[in-house]
Amino acid sequence: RLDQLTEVKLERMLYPKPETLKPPRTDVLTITPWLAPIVWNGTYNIDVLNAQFHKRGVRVGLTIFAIKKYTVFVQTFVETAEKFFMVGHKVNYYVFTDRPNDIPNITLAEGRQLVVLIVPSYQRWQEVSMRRMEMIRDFSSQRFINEVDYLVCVDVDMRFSDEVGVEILSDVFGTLHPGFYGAGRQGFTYERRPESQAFIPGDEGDFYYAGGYFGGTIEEVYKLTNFCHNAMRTDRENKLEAVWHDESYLNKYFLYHKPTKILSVEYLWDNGFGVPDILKRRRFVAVPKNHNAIRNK
Ligand code: 2GW
Ligand code: MN
Repeated sequence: RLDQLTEVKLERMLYPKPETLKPPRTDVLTITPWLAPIVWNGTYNIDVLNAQFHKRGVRVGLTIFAIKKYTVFVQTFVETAEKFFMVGHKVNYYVFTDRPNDIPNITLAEGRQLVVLIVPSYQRWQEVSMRRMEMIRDFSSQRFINEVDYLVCVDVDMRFSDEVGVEILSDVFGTLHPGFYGAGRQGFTYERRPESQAFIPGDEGDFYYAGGYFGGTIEEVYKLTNFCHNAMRTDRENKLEAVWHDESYLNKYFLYHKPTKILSVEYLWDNGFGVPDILKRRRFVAVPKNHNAIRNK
């Protein structure tokens, strides 16, 4: 095994020296107590990271679900991803849908492909959202493991508006929810009923993670989605459903399986929250939707 390892050695590069006594950000937390980076603008050098990930020839899968009327979001999502998501790297879009004929044909850059995966739709929207865990799990073991190294799993009702690159990749990562990055534990909308598998007591919890943005290696995403799906199934058998659906189970997973990297709110923003000073870049933002028109079949 050791003699089969391939060396990842960088070439000579010129860039500013990291300054031990001048941290790039002093206005936000950039590392967790378990020493996972929290990714904010200014904290990383993308040239160094790109050189490393290019040497490894890394392949990234980006999963989105477009069930029923949510197919309307695919065009903007993919067009903006072509401009900003992992530019220069190998990317597979995996579009899960029940309406393959509604998925537009979009010209992609070299090294990038779009794969349409036909899946069932569920009647209740909560179930549509939650079943993503089961489907990502199943396709991870059957397909993604053979095609990509990392998965990035996001909501589709979004657009990219600035760069999202390999700085987000790590064994298993979550993203700060834009509504709760300044909140205390009591303010987090974790599931609070002790009977639920998603239960988190008032004196626990690190961050409030968003349901709409997580990822990692295929193996880690398999473990995460398998946990969430099984927890949901147990709750369903007990006639329970966590308060924020898949997001509640994801938060429970991350409580006892700490993420190895956390994406700041730059990676998941909603302009309804304005633009606070700490927010130097808005990389991926919610597309406003007419809840009644889009949500009711
Ligand atoms: C969702 C709500 C109401 C009616 C329909 C749907 C719906 C969602 C749908 O008809 N078709 C569909 O494909 N979806 C998928 O589920 C789609 O990928 C969408 O991005 C995702 C989550 O639904 P969304 O984006 O409308 O809900 P948000 O933006 O409030 O999502 C947050 O909360 C959810 C749980 O309540 C999830 O945790 C989600 O990840 C969060 O961002
Ligand atoms: Mn959404």
